[in-house]
Amino acid sequence: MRKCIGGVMTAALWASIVQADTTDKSIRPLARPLVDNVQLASADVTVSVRPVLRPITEAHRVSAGGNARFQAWLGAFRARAQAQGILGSTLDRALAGVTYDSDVIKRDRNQAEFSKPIWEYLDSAVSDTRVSNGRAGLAQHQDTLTRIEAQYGVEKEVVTAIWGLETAFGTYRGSDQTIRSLATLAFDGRRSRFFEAQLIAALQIIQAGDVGAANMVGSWAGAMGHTQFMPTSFLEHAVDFDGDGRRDIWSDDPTDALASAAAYLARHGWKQGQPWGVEVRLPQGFDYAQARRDHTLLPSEWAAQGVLTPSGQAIPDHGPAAILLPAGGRGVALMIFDNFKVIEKYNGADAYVIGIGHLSDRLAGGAPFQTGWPRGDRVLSFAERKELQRRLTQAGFDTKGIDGRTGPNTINAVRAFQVAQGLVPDGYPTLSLLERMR
Ligand SMILES: [Ca+2]
Repeated sequence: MRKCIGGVMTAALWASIVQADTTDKSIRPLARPLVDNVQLASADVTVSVRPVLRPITEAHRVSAGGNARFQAWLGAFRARAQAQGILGSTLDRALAGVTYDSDVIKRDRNQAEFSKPIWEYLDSAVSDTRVSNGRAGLAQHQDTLTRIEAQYGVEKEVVTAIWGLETAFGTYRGSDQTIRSLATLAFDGRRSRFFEAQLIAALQIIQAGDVGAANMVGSWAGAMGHTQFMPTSFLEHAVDFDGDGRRDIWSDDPTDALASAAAYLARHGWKQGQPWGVEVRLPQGFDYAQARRDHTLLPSEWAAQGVLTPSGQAIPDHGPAAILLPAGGRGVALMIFDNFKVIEKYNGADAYVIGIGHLSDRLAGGAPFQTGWPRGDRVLSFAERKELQRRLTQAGFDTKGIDGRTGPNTINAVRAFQVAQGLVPDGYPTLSLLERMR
Protein backbone atom coordinates (compact mmCIF):
# COMPACT_ATOMS: atom_id res chain seq x y z
CA MET A 1 0.00 0.00 0.00
CA ARG A 2 1.27 3.34 -1.01
CA LYS A 3 1.98 5.87 1.65
CA CYS A 4 -0.69 8.45 1.98
CA ILE A 5 -0.62 12.05 2.62
CA GLY A 6 -2.92 14.82 3.04
CA GLY A 7 -4.45 17.30 5.28
CA VAL A 8 -7.68 16.40 6.81
CA MET A 9 -9.52 16.39 3.58
CA THR A 10 -11.31 13.51 2.21
CA ALA A 11 -12.37 11.91 -0.91
CA ALA A 12 -15.76 13.53 -0.69
CA LEU A 13 -14.30 16.92 -0.21
CA TRP A 14 -11.94 16.26 -3.05
CA ALA A 15 -14.89 15.20 -5.15
CA SER A 16 -16.64 18.43 -4.36
CA ILE A 17 -13.55 20.33 -5.40
CA VAL A 18 -13.29 18.45 -8.63
CA GLN A 19 -16.89 19.33 -9.20
CA ALA A 20 -16.17 22.97 -8.57
CA ASP A 21 -13.34 22.76 -11.05
CA THR A 22 -15.46 21.45 -13.81
CA THR A 23 -18.23 23.93 -13.29
CA ASP A 24 -17.86 27.54 -12.44
CA LYS A 25 -14.47 28.06 -10.97
CA SER A 26 -12.09 26.47 -13.43
CA ILE A 27 -8.71 25.27 -12.37
CA ARG A 28 -8.22 27.34 -9.32
CA PRO A 29 -7.65 25.34 -6.22
CA LEU A 30 -4.08 24.49 -5.73
CA ALA A 31 -4.82 22.08 -3.05
CA ARG A 32 -5.66 18.58 -4.11
CA PRO A 33 -6.15 16.91 -0.92
CA LEU A 34 -6.67 13.43 -0.15
CA VAL A 35 -6.42 11.46 2.72
CA ASP A 36 -6.54 8.08 3.96
CA ASN A 37 -4.04 8.21 6.63
CA VAL A 38 -5.22 6.48 9.67
CA GLN A 39 -4.52 9.32 12.00
CA LEU A 40 -6.87 11.60 10.14
CA ALA A 41 -9.38 9.13 8.88
CA SER A 42 -12.13 10.43 11.09
CA ALA A 43 -12.07 13.72 9.28
CA ASP A 44 -14.31 12.58 6.49
CA VAL A 45 -16.82 15.17 5.64
CA THR A 46 -19.33 15.96 3.05
CA VAL A 47 -19.78 19.56 2.27
CA SER A 48 -21.20 19.89 -1.10
CA VAL A 49 -21.60 16.53 -2.48
CA ARG A 50 -21.93 15.21 -5.88
CA PRO A 51 -22.96 12.01 -7.46
CA VAL A 52 -20.12 9.63 -7.68
CA LEU A 53 -20.73 7.93 -10.95
CA ARG A 54 -17.40 6.95 -12.24
CA PRO A 55 -17.34 5.18 -15.54
CA ILE A 56 -14.93 2.37 -16.04
CA THR A 57 -12.84 3.63 -18.89
CA GLU A 58 -10.53 1.87 -21.28
CA ALA A 59 -7.71 3.24 -19.27
CA HIS A 60 -9.06 1.63 -16.17
CA ARG A 61 -9.11 -1.75 -17.84
CA VAL A 62 -5.52 -1.39 -18.84
CA SER A 63 -4.35 -2.06 -15.34
CA ALA A 64 -4.91 -5.76 -15.57
CA GLY A 65 -3.27 -6.21 -18.93
CA GLY A 66 -0.05 -4.27 -18.46
CA ASN A 67 0.55 -0.81 -19.72
CA ALA A 68 1.12 -1.17 -23.43
CA ARG A 69 -1.66 1.26 -24.25
CA PHE A 70 -0.32 3.66 -21.65
CA GLN A 71 3.14 3.53 -23.20
CA ALA A 72 1.66 4.22 -26.62
CA TRP A 73 -0.20 7.18 -25.14
CA LEU A 74 3.06 8.45 -23.60
CA GLY A 75 4.69 8.32 -27.02
CA ALA A 76 1.96 10.48 -28.50
CA PHE A 77 2.06 12.77 -25.48
CA ARG A 78 5.78 13.42 -26.01
CA ALA A 79 5.01 15.05 -29.32
CA ARG A 80 2.32 17.23 -27.77
CA ALA A 81 4.65 18.21 -24.94
CA GLN A 82 7.45 19.13 -27.33
CA ALA A 83 5.04 21.27 -29.28
CA GLN A 84 4.51 23.16 -26.03
CA GLY A 85 8.18 23.76 -25.44
CA ILE A 86 9.20 20.77 -23.37
CA LEU A 87 12.64 19.65 -24.51
CA GLY A 88 13.32 16.11 -25.56
CA SER A 89 16.01 15.88 -22.91
CA THR A 90 13.51 16.90 -20.22
CA LEU A 91 11.06 14.28 -21.44
CA ASP A 92 13.78 11.63 -21.50
CA ARG A 93 14.66 12.43 -17.92
CA ALA A 94 11.17 12.81 -16.55
CA LEU A 95 9.39 10.01 -18.38
CA ALA A 96 12.08 7.36 -18.18
CA GLY A 97 10.58 4.22 -16.72
CA VAL A 98 7.22 5.81 -15.98
CA THR A 99 4.50 3.21 -15.83
CA TYR A 100 0.76 3.25 -15.46
CA ASP A 101 -0.26 3.45 -11.81
CA SER A 102 -3.46 1.51 -11.32
CA ASP A 103 -3.48 2.53 -7.67
CA VAL A 104 -3.98 6.16 -8.66
CA ILE A 105 -7.01 5.26 -10.74
CA LYS A 106 -8.35 3.10 -7.97
CA ARG A 107 -8.15 6.07 -5.64
CA ASP A 108 -9.73 8.33 -8.19
CA ARG A 109 -12.64 5.92 -8.53
CA ASN A 110 -12.95 5.28 -4.83
CA GLN A 111 -13.81 8.80 -3.85
CA ALA A 112 -16.96 7.48 -2.37
CA GLU A 113 -19.40 9.76 -0.78
CA PHE A 114 -18.95 10.15 2.90
CA SER A 115 -21.74 11.55 4.93
CA LYS A 116 -19.97 13.19 7.77
CA PRO A 117 -21.08 16.53 9.06
CA ILE A 118 -18.99 19.64 9.38
CA TRP A 119 -18.47 19.31 13.13
CA GLU A 120 -16.70 15.99 12.64
CA TYR A 121 -14.46 17.61 10.06
CA LEU A 122 -13.67 20.47 12.43
CA ASP A 123 -13.08 18.08 15.33
CA SER A 124 -10.10 16.83 13.37
CA ALA A 125 -9.13 19.97 11.47
CA VAL A 126 -8.96 21.99 14.66
CA SER A 127 -8.19 19.24 17.15
CA ASP A 128 -6.20 20.00 20.27
CA THR A 129 -3.30 18.10 18.74
CA ARG A 130 -3.33 20.18 15.59
CA VAL A 131 -3.59 23.39 17.58
CA SER A 132 -0.63 22.44 19.75
CA ASN A 133 1.41 21.21 16.77
CA GLY A 134 0.57 24.45 15.00
CA ARG A 135 1.72 26.54 17.92
CA ALA A 136 4.95 24.56 17.98
CA GLY A 137 5.37 25.14 14.24
CA LEU A 138 4.72 28.83 14.67
CA ALA A 139 7.35 29.03 17.36
CA GLN A 140 9.89 27.02 15.40
CA HIS A 141 9.46 29.08 12.22
CA GLN A 142 8.70 32.36 13.91
CA ASP A 143 11.35 34.38 12.06
CA THR A 144 10.51 33.01 8.63
CA LEU A 145 6.77 33.41 9.15
CA THR A 146 7.23 36.95 10.42
CA ARG A 147 9.19 37.86 7.31
CA ILE A 148 6.59 36.19 5.11
CA GLU A 149 3.84 38.13 6.86
CA ALA A 150 5.75 41.37 6.39
CA GLN A 151 6.29 40.73 2.69
CA TYR A 152 2.87 39.38 1.70
CA GLY A 153 0.55 40.81 4.31
CA VAL A 154 -0.85 37.45 5.29
CA GLU A 155 -0.91 36.68 8.99
CA LYS A 156 1.49 33.95 10.03
CA GLU A 157 -1.28 32.03 11.79
CA VAL A 158 -3.24 31.80 8.53
CA VAL A 159 -0.23 30.51 6.61
CA THR A 160 0.45 28.03 9.38
CA ALA A 161 -3.18 26.87 9.36
CA ILE A 162 -2.95 26.08 5.66
CA TRP A 163 0.22 24.15 6.30
CA GLY A 164 -1.57 22.34 9.12
CA LEU A 165 -4.57 21.26 7.10
CA GLU A 166 -2.79 20.47 3.87
CA THR A 167 -0.05 18.25 5.21
CA ALA A 168 -0.26 18.27 9.02
CA PHE A 169 2.61 20.79 9.08
CA GLY A 170 4.66 18.95 6.51
CA THR A 171 4.23 15.50 8.02
CA TYR A 172 2.20 14.05 5.12
CA ARG A 173 3.53 15.61 1.96
CA GLY A 174 2.98 12.53 -0.18
CA SER A 175 5.41 10.16 -1.77
CA ASP A 176 3.76 9.43 -5.10
CA GLN A 177 5.85 10.35 -8.13
CA THR A 178 4.01 13.35 -9.48
CA ILE A 179 4.87 12.71 -13.13
CA ARG A 180 3.65 9.14 -12.89
CA SER A 181 0.41 10.13 -11.17
CA LEU A 182 -0.35 12.92 -13.59
CA ALA A 183 0.51 10.85 -16.65
CA THR A 184 -1.78 8.10 -15.41
CA LEU A 185 -4.61 10.53 -14.77
CA ALA A 186 -4.07 12.27 -18.11
CA PHE A 187 -4.12 8.94 -19.93
CA ASP A 188 -7.25 7.96 -18.07
CA GLY A 189 -10.42 9.25 -19.62
CA ARG A 190 -12.15 10.98 -16.76
CA ARG A 191 -10.41 14.36 -16.67
CA SER A 192 -7.73 14.06 -19.32
CA ARG A 193 -7.54 17.68 -20.32
CA PHE A 194 -7.09 18.95 -16.80
CA PHE A 195 -4.41 16.43 -15.93
CA GLU A 196 -2.52 16.73 -19.20
CA ALA A 197 -2.24 20.46 -18.54
CA GLN A 198 -0.94 19.64 -15.06
CA LEU A 199 1.54 17.16 -16.52
CA ILE A 200 2.88 19.74 -18.95
CA ALA A 201 3.21 22.20 -16.09
CA ALA A 202 5.06 19.61 -14.01
CA LEU A 203 7.49 19.07 -16.87
CA GLN A 204 8.02 22.83 -17.14
CA ILE A 205 8.90 22.87 -13.44
CA ILE A 206 11.44 20.10 -13.92
CA GLN A 207 12.82 21.85 -17.00
CA ALA A 208 13.23 25.07 -15.03
CA GLY A 209 15.31 23.21 -12.47
CA ASP A 210 13.20 23.87 -9.40
CA VAL A 211 13.22 20.16 -8.58
CA GLY A 212 14.61 16.98 -10.07
CA ALA A 213 12.14 14.52 -11.55
CA ALA A 214 12.90 11.95 -8.88
CA ASN A 215 12.22 14.39 -6.07
CA MET A 216 8.97 15.68 -7.50
CA VAL A 217 6.60 13.81 -5.24
CA GLY A 218 3.23 14.52 -3.73
CA SER A 219 -0.29 13.25 -3.46
CA TRP A 220 -1.70 10.65 -5.82
CA ALA A 221 -3.63 13.44 -7.53
CA GLY A 222 -0.62 15.64 -8.21
CA ALA A 223 -0.64 18.10 -5.30
CA MET A 224 2.89 18.80 -4.18
CA GLY A 225 4.86 19.91 -1.18
CA HIS A 226 4.07 21.33 2.22
CA THR A 227 1.11 23.36 1.02
CA GLN A 228 -0.03 21.04 -1.78
CA PHE A 229 0.29 23.07 -4.92
CA MET A 230 -0.86 21.68 -8.22
CA PRO A 231 1.76 22.24 -10.94
CA THR A 232 -0.12 25.04 -12.71
CA SER A 233 -0.61 26.87 -9.42
CA PHE A 234 3.06 26.36 -8.66
CA LEU A 235 4.07 27.94 -11.96
CA GLU A 236 1.84 30.91 -11.33
CA HIS A 237 2.32 31.54 -7.65
CA ALA A 238 5.26 29.71 -6.06
CA VAL A 239 8.13 31.87 -4.85
CA ASP A 240 11.79 31.41 -3.99
CA PHE A 241 11.68 33.00 -0.59
CA ASP A 242 14.99 31.75 0.77
CA GLY A 243 16.78 33.09 -2.29
CA ASP A 244 18.68 29.97 -3.31
CA GLY A 245 17.48 30.30 -6.89
CA ARG A 246 14.95 27.49 -6.75
CA ARG A 247 11.32 27.47 -5.76
CA ASP A 248 11.53 24.41 -3.57
CA ILE A 249 8.28 23.35 -1.91
CA TRP A 250 9.37 19.72 -1.58
CA SER A 251 12.31 19.92 0.80
CA ASP A 252 12.04 19.44 4.55
CA ASP A 253 12.55 23.18 4.93
CA PRO A 254 9.06 24.66 4.44
CA THR A 255 10.22 28.23 3.78
CA ASP A 256 9.43 28.42 0.07
CA ALA A 257 6.17 26.50 0.46
CA LEU A 258 4.90 28.74 3.26
CA ALA A 259 5.82 31.88 1.38
CA SER A 260 4.17 30.49 -1.74
CA ALA A 261 0.93 29.90 0.14
CA ALA A 262 1.07 33.47 1.44
CA ALA A 263 1.82 34.77 -2.05
CA TYR A 264 -1.17 32.86 -3.36
CA LEU A 265 -3.52 34.38 -0.80
CA ALA A 266 -2.04 37.84 -1.32
CA ARG A 267 -2.51 37.53 -5.06
CA HIS A 268 -6.15 36.69 -4.51
CA GLY A 269 -6.79 39.75 -2.43
CA TRP A 270 -6.07 38.87 1.19
CA LYS A 271 -6.65 41.86 3.45
CA GLN A 272 -4.32 41.91 6.41
CA GLY A 273 -6.14 42.57 9.65
CA GLN A 274 -9.54 41.59 8.35
CA PRO A 275 -11.01 38.47 9.93
CA TRP A 276 -12.02 35.57 7.68
CA GLY A 277 -15.10 35.33 9.85
CA VAL A 278 -16.30 35.87 13.38
CA GLU A 279 -18.66 33.73 15.39
CA VAL A 280 -21.91 35.56 16.08
CA ARG A 281 -25.12 35.08 18.01
CA LEU A 282 -28.30 35.77 16.09
CA PRO A 283 -31.06 37.62 17.93
CA GLN A 284 -34.50 36.23 18.65
CA GLY A 285 -36.68 36.82 15.63
CA PHE A 286 -33.74 37.09 13.26
CA ASP A 287 -34.84 37.07 9.64
CA TYR A 288 -33.09 33.96 8.37
CA ALA A 289 -33.69 34.94 4.78
CA GLN A 290 -30.77 37.31 5.33
CA ALA A 291 -28.39 34.47 6.00
CA ARG A 292 -27.11 34.09 2.49
CA ARG A 293 -23.80 34.68 0.80
CA ASP A 294 -25.08 37.36 -1.56
CA HIS A 295 -26.53 39.52 1.21
CA THR A 296 -23.87 41.63 2.88
CA LEU A 297 -24.07 44.43 5.43
CA LEU A 298 -21.48 46.22 7.50
CA PRO A 299 -20.98 44.72 10.95
CA SER A 300 -22.43 47.91 12.46
CA GLU A 301 -25.58 47.35 10.40
CA TRP A 302 -25.73 43.76 11.57
CA ALA A 303 -25.20 44.96 15.13
CA ALA A 304 -28.20 47.27 14.75
CA GLN A 305 -30.23 44.11 14.13
CA GLY A 306 -28.77 42.49 17.23
CA VAL A 307 -26.17 40.33 15.48
CA LEU A 308 -23.32 40.38 18.00
CA THR A 309 -20.54 38.15 19.25
CA PRO A 310 -21.66 35.36 21.62
CA SER A 311 -20.60 37.61 24.52
CA GLY A 312 -22.67 40.49 23.19
CA GLN A 313 -20.03 42.68 21.58
CA ALA A 314 -20.51 44.56 18.33
CA ILE A 315 -18.02 43.55 15.65
CA PRO A 316 -15.80 46.30 14.25
CA ASP A 317 -16.46 47.44 10.68
CA HIS A 318 -13.96 45.34 8.81
CA GLY A 319 -15.98 45.57 5.60
CA PRO A 320 -19.12 44.03 4.16
CA ALA A 321 -20.07 40.76 5.76
CA ALA A 322 -22.53 37.95 5.18
CA ILE A 323 -24.07 35.56 7.68
CA LEU A 324 -23.19 31.91 7.13
CA LEU A 325 -24.90 29.05 8.95
CA PRO A 326 -22.80 26.01 8.11
CA ALA A 327 -25.13 23.64 9.98
CA GLY A 328 -28.35 25.61 9.79
CA GLY A 329 -30.07 27.54 12.54
CA ARG A 330 -29.05 25.18 15.34
CA GLY A 331 -25.30 25.37 14.90
CA VAL A 332 -22.51 27.93 14.87
CA ALA A 333 -23.39 31.18 13.09
CA LEU A 334 -20.60 33.09 11.38
CA MET A 335 -20.21 36.60 10.08
CA ILE A 336 -17.86 36.20 7.12
CA PHE A 337 -15.77 38.79 5.32
CA ASP A 338 -14.02 39.01 1.96
CA ASN A 339 -11.07 37.03 3.28
CA PHE A 340 -13.39 34.01 3.43
CA LYS A 341 -13.55 34.19 -0.36
CA VAL A 342 -9.79 34.39 -0.56
CA ILE A 343 -9.38 31.13 1.36
CA GLU A 344 -11.98 29.64 -0.98
CA LYS A 345 -9.46 30.16 -3.77
CA TYR A 346 -7.33 27.59 -2.06
CA ASN A 347 -10.19 25.18 -1.69
CA GLY A 348 -13.82 26.05 -2.20
CA ALA A 349 -15.43 23.85 0.41
CA ASP A 350 -17.02 25.76 3.29
CA ALA A 351 -15.73 23.21 5.79
CA TYR A 352 -12.18 23.74 4.57
CA VAL A 353 -12.40 27.51 4.74
CA ILE A 354 -13.90 27.41 8.22
CA GLY A 355 -11.26 24.88 9.24
CA ILE A 356 -8.43 27.15 8.05
CA GLY A 357 -10.01 30.22 9.54
CA HIS A 358 -10.82 28.71 12.90
CA LEU A 359 -7.47 26.96 13.21
CA SER A 360 -5.72 30.26 12.50
CA ASP A 361 -7.78 31.93 15.21
CA ARG A 362 -6.92 29.18 17.67
CA LEU A 363 -3.23 29.48 16.78
CA ALA A 364 -3.50 33.20 17.52
CA GLY A 365 -4.87 32.39 20.96
CA GLY A 366 -8.57 32.60 20.14
CA ALA A 367 -11.24 30.55 21.85
CA PRO A 368 -13.08 27.51 20.47
CA PHE A 369 -16.51 28.17 19.01
CA GLN A 370 -18.91 29.07 21.80
CA THR A 371 -22.02 27.65 20.17
CA GLY A 372 -22.54 23.93 19.88
CA TRP A 373 -23.37 21.93 16.78
CA PRO A 374 -26.47 19.81 16.20
CA ARG A 375 -24.43 16.69 16.81
CA GLY A 376 -27.52 14.50 16.96
CA ASP A 377 -28.20 15.16 13.30
CA ARG A 378 -26.80 13.02 10.62
CA VAL A 379 -26.13 14.32 7.15
CA LEU A 380 -28.54 13.27 4.43
CA SER A 381 -27.27 10.61 2.08
CA PHE A 382 -27.04 11.26 -1.62
CA ALA A 383 -30.23 9.27 -2.21
CA GLU A 384 -32.00 11.20 0.53
CA ARG A 385 -30.94 14.52 -0.90
CA LYS A 386 -32.34 13.53 -4.25
CA GLU A 387 -35.52 12.37 -2.59
CA LEU A 388 -35.79 15.69 -0.80
CA GLN A 389 -35.31 17.58 -4.06
CA ARG A 390 -37.92 15.45 -5.76
CA ARG A 391 -40.43 15.95 -2.98
CA LEU A 392 -39.77 19.70 -2.77
CA THR A 393 -40.20 20.10 -6.51
CA GLN A 394 -43.38 18.04 -6.51
CA ALA A 395 -44.72 20.17 -3.68
CA GLY A 396 -44.17 23.33 -5.72
CA PHE A 397 -40.76 24.34 -4.31
CA ASP A 398 -38.66 23.98 -7.42
CA THR A 399 -35.07 22.87 -6.81
CA LYS A 400 -34.31 23.33 -10.53
CA GLY A 401 -33.01 19.82 -10.89
CA ILE A 402 -32.65 16.59 -8.93
CA ASP A 403 -28.93 16.05 -8.66
CA GLY A 404 -28.34 15.34 -5.00
CA ARG A 405 -26.29 18.51 -4.59
CA THR A 406 -27.33 21.16 -2.15
CA GLY A 407 -26.81 24.28 -4.18
CA PRO A 408 -28.47 27.70 -3.99
CA ASN A 409 -31.64 26.54 -5.76
CA THR A 410 -32.16 23.72 -3.30
CA ILE A 411 -31.41 25.99 -0.36
CA ASN A 412 -33.97 28.49 -1.65
CA ALA A 413 -36.54 25.73 -2.12
CA VAL A 414 -35.89 24.48 1.41
CA ARG A 415 -36.32 28.00 2.75
CA ALA A 416 -39.60 28.48 0.89
CA PHE A 417 -40.89 25.19 2.24
CA GLN A 418 -39.78 26.14 5.77
CA VAL A 419 -41.55 29.47 5.49
CA ALA A 420 -44.72 27.73 4.28
CA GLN A 421 -44.50 25.34 7.22
CA GLY A 422 -43.78 28.02 9.81
CA LEU A 423 -40.31 26.60 10.47
CA VAL A 424 -37.07 28.52 10.95
CA PRO A 425 -36.13 29.25 7.33
CA ASP A 426 -32.43 28.52 7.56
CA GLY A 427 -32.40 26.67 4.23
CA TYR A 428 -30.63 23.74 5.83
CA PRO A 429 -31.83 20.32 4.77
CA THR A 430 -32.20 17.87 7.63
CA LEU A 431 -33.58 14.40 8.06
CA SER A 432 -36.52 15.75 10.03
CA LEU A 433 -37.34 18.06 7.15
CA LEU A 434 -37.31 15.11 4.77
CA GLU A 435 -39.44 13.09 7.14
CA ARG A 436 -41.92 15.92 7.29
CA MET A 437 -42.27 15.76 3.53
CA ARG A 438 -42.82 12.01 3.38
CA1 LIG B 1 14.36 28.49 -2.62
